[in-house]
Amino acid sequence: MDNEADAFYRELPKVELHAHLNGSVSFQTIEKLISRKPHLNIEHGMTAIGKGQLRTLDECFQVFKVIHQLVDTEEDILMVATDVIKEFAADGVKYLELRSTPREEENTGLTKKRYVETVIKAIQQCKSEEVDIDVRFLVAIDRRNGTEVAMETVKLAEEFMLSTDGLVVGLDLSGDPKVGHGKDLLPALQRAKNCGLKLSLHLSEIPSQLEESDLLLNLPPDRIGHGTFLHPEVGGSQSLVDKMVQNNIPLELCLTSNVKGQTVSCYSKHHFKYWYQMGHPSVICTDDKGVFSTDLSQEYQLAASTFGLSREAVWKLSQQAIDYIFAPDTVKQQLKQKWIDIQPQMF
Ligand code: 6MZ
Repeated sequence: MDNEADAFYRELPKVELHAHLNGSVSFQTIEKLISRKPHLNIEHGMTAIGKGQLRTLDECFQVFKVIHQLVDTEEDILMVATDVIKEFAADGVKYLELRSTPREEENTGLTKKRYVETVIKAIQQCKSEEVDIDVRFLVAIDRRNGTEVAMETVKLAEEFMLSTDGLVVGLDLSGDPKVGHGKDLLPALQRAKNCGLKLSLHLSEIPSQLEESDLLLNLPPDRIGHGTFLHPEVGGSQSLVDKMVQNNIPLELCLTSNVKGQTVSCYSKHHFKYWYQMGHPSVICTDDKGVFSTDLSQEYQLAASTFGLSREAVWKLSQQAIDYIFAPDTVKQQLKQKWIDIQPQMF
């Protein structure tokens, strides 16, 4: 990790709503995976972007490919998911929505169904060990894989939503934003929505996706990942902003990820400022804490120091995130109580 956040931010109870499983793998877990698979000859440190380092988004996607080589059995997925959940818990995250793209691997016999089952098993194991975190799962569609796979993924998510007693709560649309077009995925996304899966869509992560964003906002989705280029000051449009506002769609904002991936030129120019000043629901998230060498405490501290937020404002930001989780109201009430219980120790 680049730095450790100050005690206030580490002790702050937090909600993490945008975390890709394989992007969240820590250096320590990567080391364990490398020692399991020495034949791959993967260099230590190759899967993380350190302090002051920048990559293009294309290079970030190359990093995911390397991690996928290292995580290709049920055993790997179980270890990775368990480690990631415990690391978020150790960072003060009380509620986590993990997302991941089910993969099949011919070499190891891994199927998409077993992939999801294994992530669920990790969540259940952490629960039985009484790790202090409530974890839910979003099944991810990789936009690179096209219409048919998207529909298959929705069906898989639907099946698990019904069989896991509320652990699978929704669907994520992610993957390289330069590849594919949202219009081809509309039938799958519409089906997901109709069957009760919540939708979190990566939208306008790069410029020139205005038409796609406009189309997908009509669904409307339940939350947006990044939304970097939605507003007019960065080449977006007022009508996109209006759709966000009319439907009150929360944004999942990932400062380090966007700066290290170079879609945002520096922290002070991050679109957090635009939406936060408008009072629009915005949630601070990590995206890929392993790849971008960060954690959620650091992201809150970064937002506070960049935009001059008081401790009270930071507290409010973490507390309001509860309203935007995909789990039902009973879970929201439990979390709100947790925040009330912790508050006197913080101020
Ligand atoms: C879009 C991203 C992403 O699914 O194998 N992913 N998609 N934009 C980003 N911004 C940097 N970061 C991660 O985790 C890795 C996958 O998550 C998506 C990509 O599809 C990547 O392959 P899982 O657990």
